[in-house]
Amino acid sequence: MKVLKDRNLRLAIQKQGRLTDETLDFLRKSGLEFESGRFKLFSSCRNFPLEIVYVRDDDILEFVASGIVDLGIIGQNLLYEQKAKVKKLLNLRYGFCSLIIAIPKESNIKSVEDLNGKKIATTYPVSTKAFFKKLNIKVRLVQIAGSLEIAPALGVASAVADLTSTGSTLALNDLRILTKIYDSEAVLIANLEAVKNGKKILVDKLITRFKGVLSAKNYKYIMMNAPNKLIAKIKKVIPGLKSPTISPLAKAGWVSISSVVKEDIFWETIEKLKKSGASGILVLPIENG
Ligand code: PRT
Ligand code: ZN
Repeated sequence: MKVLKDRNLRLAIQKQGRLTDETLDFLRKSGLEFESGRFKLFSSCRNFPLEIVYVRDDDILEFVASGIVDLGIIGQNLLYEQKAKVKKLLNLRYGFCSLIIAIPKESNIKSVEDLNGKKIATTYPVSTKAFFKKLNIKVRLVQIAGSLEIAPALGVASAVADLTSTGSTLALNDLRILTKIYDSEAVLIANLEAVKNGKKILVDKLITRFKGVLSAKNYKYIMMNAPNKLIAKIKKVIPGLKSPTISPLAKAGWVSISSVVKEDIFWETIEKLKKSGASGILVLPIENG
């Protein structure tokens, strides 16, 4: 039987579930090379001293807290729900969902206050209890392991506190969102010792790679052509990371301008560039590595 190499970093990820594909994709984008497969218990990276351990998401917090593994990737929702002694290192910008309170579309409940004295079905009792306690609203929690969405129809509860991402499960079950408890996404967590002792250097190296993937996600690279006289005007429009790179084109009096633009102001920037007379605007994703 293959055993895990002791001096390597260990990262636990969900074996099979909603976070699995995106996590594997994220790790590969970070330049890590490894085999993966449904029946594997762990994989050794070929080009980084890292073992990827595949487990149920519910076990990851405990494995990280106890030092069985150094790092883990889980939904932030689990961190809110189970207070464990781990350090959150990074938000990974995938696995987005929200813990919400939903009620039947026809319900006469109009506000959160109307839930006073009512039963709420949930798989997130800690988060839900804390939410209502803060508002000083007394509810009775009914803990259910799965298929929360049918609880109101069965008369088990007046509302549910459940995760949602696309909202299609709610719609299918004639439920609507009354309020949101919190937003969540996949996060990288670490064992408290792993970020202090000899493994810190490796953890930092891995974080640098992950941050590279994250910033490539948030920025786009744009290139355009423009006559010399427009350079000043265009420079004002591009709030690039660095000053734009300008190089002459074969066509006399023209230059090629390239820069990096943040995704959230990207479309706005393109519109402004077009207005200022730039032409042949080309948009490229930023490759990591
Ligand atoms: O087998 P294992 O224990 O590892 O997995 P699991 O079944 O406990 O977890 P899994 O795979 O369902 O979820 C893993 C993580 O994915 C969660 O902890 C969240 O961080 C994240 N995530 C993102 C979600 C969702 N989106 C999500 N929509 N987790 C669950 N859901 C469920 C939700 O509970 C509801 O039943 O999906 C349904 C609603 O989805 P929509 O798209 O119809 O709104
Ligand atoms: Zn689980």
